[in-house]
Amino acid sequence: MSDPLFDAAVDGDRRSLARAISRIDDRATGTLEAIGSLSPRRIGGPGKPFVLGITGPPGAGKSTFTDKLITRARTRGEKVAVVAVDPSSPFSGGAILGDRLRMEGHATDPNVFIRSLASRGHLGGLSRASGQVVDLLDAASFDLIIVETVGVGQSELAVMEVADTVLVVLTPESGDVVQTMKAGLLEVADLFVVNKSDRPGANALQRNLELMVHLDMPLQSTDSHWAIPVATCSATENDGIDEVVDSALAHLEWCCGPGRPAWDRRRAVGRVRTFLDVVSEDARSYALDALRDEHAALRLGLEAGDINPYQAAADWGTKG
Ligand SMILES: Nc1nc2c(ncn2[C@@H]2O[C@H](COP(=O)(O)OP(=O)(O)OP(=O)(O)O)[C@@H](O)[C@H]2O)c(=O)[nH]1
Ligand SMILES: [Mg+2]
Repeated sequence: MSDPLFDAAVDGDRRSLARAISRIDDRATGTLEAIGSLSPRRIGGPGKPFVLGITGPPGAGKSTFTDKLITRARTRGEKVAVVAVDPSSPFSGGAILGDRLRMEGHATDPNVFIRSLASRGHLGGLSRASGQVVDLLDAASFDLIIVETVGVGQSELAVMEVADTVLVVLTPESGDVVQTMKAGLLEVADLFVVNKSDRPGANALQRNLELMVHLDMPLQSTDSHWAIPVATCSATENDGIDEVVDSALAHLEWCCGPGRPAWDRRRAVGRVRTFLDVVSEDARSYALDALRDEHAALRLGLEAGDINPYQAAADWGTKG
């Protein structure tokens, strides 16, 4: 069912866009139907729009880098949206302020839309909200949609599943390759960039990352294998950014390659994930409501320790 607020957002009204995103973030009633009635262009194929995910440890320079990307995209005449997900995470307090400051130069450009997503909630909540926001921005004709999230924790990294290409930003200070692997960043990366190359240690980290990503893997990309590039740059010095942009576009092109299996697979997984995000969260909120309301006795029993939570959950499962 179409919704006037979402229709106005898609037609280019920025206030409506901001309000529609707040409704997504608040999980307002009717949002799913409104999103479901949109016609995202990316169903047709990758690149229209290009959804670029940027993740990495706190303070790696993701927002500074994003700011430089916006400038380049604007030079090409593209309409850009940035979604900075996660400000409520305990790992990156203050991100909203930081993100705003870093991208301040674009604040008055009518073709740049920057939005922080204060998505609360548990596993699945962040990726649910960001997936819906990306679908809305897609329908609203943005050419480049950048999704920034701190690369700490499973729910933050799940956000990256919405992207066509995922860029992992590291720094000489952000730890060694072992920590990168432990954080799960290798699994999500299509490209690595070691930022703050103006500081010591960037080249050593680049070499170690290269060794890691090419372990047992061909150095060159083939139709079925993408060889993850490892670049260095300095976002503040505006150095090396163009090379990273070229690599990101090369990845996008690779996704669109013969039969574009990678992109199709990503989209297929994404569609199932969208469904699961919504139903799992709804099931939880249904249970929360029920514990407050008609199953208050169950909650009291759980709180008092009179009811075994495992048994109650098993019984709950057989209810639906
Ligand atoms: N020396 C140096 N400092 C940089 C570079 N890029 C970013 N910084 C600085 O690093 C700090 C963090 O930059 P941000 O862009 O906010 O980092 P972020 O990854 O977005 O941070 P969170 O969103 O809080 O996780 C700021 O003080 C930047 O000025 C760089 O290339 N070289
Ligand atoms: Mg940031």
